[in-house]
Amino acid sequence: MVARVVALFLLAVAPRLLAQPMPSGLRPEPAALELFERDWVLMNWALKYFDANHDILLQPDEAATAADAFRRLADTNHDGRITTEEYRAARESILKHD
Ligand SMILES: [Ca+2]
Ligand SMILES: [Ca+2]
Repeated sequence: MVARVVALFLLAVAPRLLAQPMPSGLRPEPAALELFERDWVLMNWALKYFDANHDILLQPDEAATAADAFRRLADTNHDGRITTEEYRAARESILKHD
């Protein structure tokens, strides 16, 4: 029950994080790390492909790279925004294939 509520919360909040405009400059993106900390499916996926130094932790720069990759994966209509549906579809695809 609690897990279901958390999952619904994640589905409601995570796309909003992704919808934020990209910050300019070289500053690591805090929202990127937050995205993966909130969703274990994305965290596992990010660690599998973007844990560049293999410490099984996602550093902010690794999270930013992973978030960019996730945006490209999820934004199927290329409008620069991830809708709830796009987020859910990308998450499902990751769950099935990874
Ligand atoms: Ca790492
Ligand atoms: Ca889109």
